[in-house]
Amino acid sequence: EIGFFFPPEQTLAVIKPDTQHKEVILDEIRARGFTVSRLKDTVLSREMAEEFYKEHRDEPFFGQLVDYMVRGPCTMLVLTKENAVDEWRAAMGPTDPGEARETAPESLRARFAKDILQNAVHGSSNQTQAHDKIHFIFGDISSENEAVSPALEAE
Ligand code: RTP
Ligand code: MG
Repeated sequence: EIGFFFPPEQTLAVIKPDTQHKEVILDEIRARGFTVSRLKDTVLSREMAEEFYKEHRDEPFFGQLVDYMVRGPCTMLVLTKENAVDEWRAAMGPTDPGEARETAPESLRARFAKDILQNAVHGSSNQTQAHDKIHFIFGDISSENEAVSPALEAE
């Protein structure tokens, strides 16, 4: 039998401001086999939002993107799973919900995104970015056996 082994991996996921059905999305994340290792609700400052999406600073939509990201609380998540970065990108679906509904109707953006800007969820695009963004949002969480954050236990 030929199989593939993926070591456990972490990615940063964000449920973006004003997203409806956050609890449904969290249930779905767990149903898809991700462990929610960290969870916190954060209202980003403009400065943090600009840093978070700095790779898009020259895009025409950058101002709107920052306005959107600071408009209310983001739910910040560290998700752990084999191949988590790619699996979470797949679970989200394409950036544009119109495309998502065509090509990935079960995806979160197909079901919960309003439009290409207000598209419900974020996910790191590679392991380096995941590492950097987890550190940016949560600080150093490299110590083992901290699968559940105080915020989660308090829920
Ligand atoms: P994300 O980084 O949030 O996971 O999204 P993504 O990789 O699928 O898409 P990306 O190209 O990185 O764009 C970041 C976010 O910018 C907003 N956007 N607006 N108006 C537009 O044409 C447009 N294009 C992108 C979206 O909120 C997108 O998720
Ligand atoms: Mg991106």
